[in-house]
Amino acid sequence: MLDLKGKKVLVVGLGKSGLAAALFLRRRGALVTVSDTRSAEALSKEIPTLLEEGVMVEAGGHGLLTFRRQDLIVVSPGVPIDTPELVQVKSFGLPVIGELELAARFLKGRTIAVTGSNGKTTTTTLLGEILAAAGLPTLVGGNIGVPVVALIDQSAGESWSVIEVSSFQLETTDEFHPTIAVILNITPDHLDRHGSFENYCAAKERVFARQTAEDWLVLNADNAPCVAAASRAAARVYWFSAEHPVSQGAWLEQGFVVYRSAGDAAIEKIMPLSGIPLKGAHNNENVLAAVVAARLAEVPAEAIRGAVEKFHAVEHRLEYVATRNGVKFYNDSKATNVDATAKAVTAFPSGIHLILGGKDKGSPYTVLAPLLRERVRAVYTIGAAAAKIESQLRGVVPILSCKTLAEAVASAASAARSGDVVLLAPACSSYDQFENYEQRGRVFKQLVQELRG
Ligand code: UMA
Repeated sequence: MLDLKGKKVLVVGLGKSGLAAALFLRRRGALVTVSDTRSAEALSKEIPTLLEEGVMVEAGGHGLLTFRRQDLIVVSPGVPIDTPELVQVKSFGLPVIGELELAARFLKGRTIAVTGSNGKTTTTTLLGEILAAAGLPTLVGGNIGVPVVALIDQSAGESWSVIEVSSFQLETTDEFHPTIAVILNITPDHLDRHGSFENYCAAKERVFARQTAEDWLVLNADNAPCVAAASRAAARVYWFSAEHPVSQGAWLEQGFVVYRSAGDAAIEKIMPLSGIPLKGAHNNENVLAAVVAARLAEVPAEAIRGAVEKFHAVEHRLEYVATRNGVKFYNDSKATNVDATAKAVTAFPSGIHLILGGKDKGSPYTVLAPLLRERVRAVYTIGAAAAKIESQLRGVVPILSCKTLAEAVASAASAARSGDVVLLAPACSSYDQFENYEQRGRVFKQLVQELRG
């Protein structure tokens, strides 16, 4: 375990992860400084708490000298690893790790890490509920919104920590070593940060880089980058597929979710497909992945079935909001990339009014064209990416340039007819107009609630 007593540690970024990491490090006896590009005024809520705990704060930018004077640097996931100050101190041999890596060194018990481009939060939440339903001492956190360091104090030898991990967090791992790693799918996302799809895949694959033959890796047999990753794994690979049987893992057969363990000829019926309460074929994949991880954790089929049947859509993931004048409104604000939007659109056969836009992440929108033609009546664009979306999708379906979410909701609501669906699945991140995707989703829900009908 990392000895922190008297060590000089710099935490870079003072968001949720940075704040939790700084306080944790301080409690373990480290001499902690936090550095953030935001102004002292913007950090006025956090600074007093930190000063009171004896943490020093550098606000309004990162000073190279502050970075140099440390024994260890802990970076928040949103801080790019090519930040010049980090690159420089790394070249001097200073250890730079992420909040996830720091937490992993102290977390007790076993860990299930769930990553993938889409479905992470739903699968992580569902898996947490399945394990809890089976009576296992379960903790849930990570990219889902609870920093992993915040789980450490509650963890014990018999705990199962189910953690959602992002490519950002994985970039700064070193020894991180989950007992069960799950990669749900890899499709283009965050290309603005990682530079290329290859780099993004490489970051995702770090989830199993330190696993051994004692561990398990659960992969999507229907996703080419996952299939390619299997050859690089030291762990025992289990699969899930919505399309065909697999040698070991879970798949769909004659209206049932079924499972087979390694070397076992017998196929176990876990639950009927009709018992899955979530909309969208992609959610079947999330359930299949959760089933494999849960069976590897030795959760019996009855507990899995019970927890899945009771499960409700997670907020901002294809979340039903309301019906107004026969038009159903769905909030999929978490659809922050093109693939997630495609999955959301696939959940409805036709009559969709789709709100797209926000901060562009570098992936082409053109791949949506066939789906839009088939199912979408009109697109309503918002935010910084609007012009790019409009130029790439011109002529596919009618496009209304709306600028704001309020205008998009009003336009879509007035154009939609009874039986249609208004769907916020924007294919972009939210940071151009909102604090985060949660706030965007809440604003959408509020606007829908205010519609008369
Ligand atoms: N900052 C700097 N220097 C920089 C960049 C940022 O000082 O160069 C500062 C910002 O001014 C800000 C702070 O860093 O004060 C923000 O840190 P952060 O972006 O790491 O945000 P946190 O609040 O710590 O939230 C992070 C995750 N955010 C990101 O990965 C961008 C949250 O995931 C996660 O829930 C939380 O840790 C707890 O683990 C959010 C996310 O959008 C939901 N994740 C991406 C996704 O899901 O697509 C990966």
